[in-house]
This record gives sequence, C-alpha cells and structure tokens, in this order.
Amino acid sequence: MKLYGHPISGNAHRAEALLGILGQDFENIVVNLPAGEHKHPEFLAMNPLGQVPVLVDGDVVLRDSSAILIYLARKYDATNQWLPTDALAQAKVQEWLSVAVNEIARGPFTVRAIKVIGMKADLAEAQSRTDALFSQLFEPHLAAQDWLVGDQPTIADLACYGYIARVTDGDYSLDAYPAINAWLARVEAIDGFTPLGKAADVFAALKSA
Ligand SMILES: N[C@@H](CCC(=O)N[C@@H](CS)C(=O)NCC(=O)O)C(=O)O
Repeated sequence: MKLYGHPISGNAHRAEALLGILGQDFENIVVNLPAGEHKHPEFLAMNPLGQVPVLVDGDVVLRDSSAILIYLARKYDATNQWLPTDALAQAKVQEWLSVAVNEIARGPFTVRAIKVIGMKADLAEAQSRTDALFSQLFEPHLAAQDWLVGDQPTIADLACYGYIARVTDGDYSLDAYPAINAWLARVEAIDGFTPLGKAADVFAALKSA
C-alpha cells in the first residue's frame, strides 16, 4: 500500500496510525504541501480535492481519513475490534468520526493550524469551540470510560487523537483535562501506534532531511 500524507497532518496520521497498529507494510509518501504538490495534476488525479491523505491499495484509490480508516479496519482487521460490526457500536464509532471532521476541525485543528501553518481564522472563536468540546463532551465522556466506544480502542479513538493531542502546538493547554490526558496516554500506549509529532519536531526533521 501507499499512503500519501505529510507529517504535520493529523488527518494523514489517522491512517498511518491504523496501518502501524495492524502491522501493514506501506510506503509513507510525503506530499510537499508547502510547495503545492497536492494541487499538481498527478495528485489531483488521485484526489480532485487536492488534500492528503490518499491511500492506494492495488487498484483502490481512497481519499478522506474516515473513509481510509473504515476501509483498513474492515479489510485488514479480522477481529473487527477497530470497527465493530454490531449496529449500535458501529453507529457510535460514526458519531466520533463525525466529531473528528466537524467539531474537532473547527476547534482544536483550527487553534493549531493558525499557529503552525498560518491558517487565516478567528483564534478566539476556535479556542472557545475547543473549550466547549473538551469540557462538555470529551472530558466527561472519558472520565466515565477508557475508550470513546465500548471497552477497547476503535478507529474513533484514532480519528480524534491527533488534533486533540497536538492542540498544544497552538499554545492551548490541556492541563485542565485529566481524563483527556489519561486517554491520550492510553492511545499512545497501543501496540504499533506512532504518535503524531509535535509541530516543532516535525518542522526540524523536515529541515534537516
Ligand atoms: N476530510 C478530509 C480532510 C483532509 C484535509 O483537509 N487535509 C489537509 C491536510 S491536514 C490538506 O490536505 N489540506 C490542503 C488543502 O486543503 O489544500 C480528511 O479527513 O482526510
């Protein structure tokens, strides 16, 4: 398999994390986002939206981190742990995948992106969305249970992890959220899981490469 991504991208990290956990061999291809490589015709032929991640598995070409997580879990996890087959559990996983691409994107993703890639957006609004998301949803949920769905990790945890873990890149402190911190540590302890790098480390590594 080939995964087209970028080490700063939490969206690409979701796919990379599951590939690692499932022990799949894959080529991790860094798309040069600052140089606009994701808008070149060869990349647009794979994803007309011009976004990473894209997964190529033989003849299969998939864009979108949620779609890639679902594909990898269903195809390569014979245990069905990462995407349960039970109707309610699967729907519960979907609830969090939707949070990852909506509330997390408009909250912690944006807080981080303003600082790290100079995204033009309202910082106070993104911070306040993040406060609400953490204090009303994640902290109480994770104070009551170890994983987002059921009693073991699923793709819901992988989808939500990256932009929450690295909201600190945007100078947003997680100190007020002990249950979120404990959950992040549990996710990072999963066998085969590679954490999303801190932005400063990612940029330093890219510079010295
Ligand atoms: N819904 C997509 C969003 C992907 C996305 O926004 N990727 C960013 C990197 S984190 C990107 O490629 N941005 C470049 C652009 O939109 O021009 C997913 O979940 O994969």
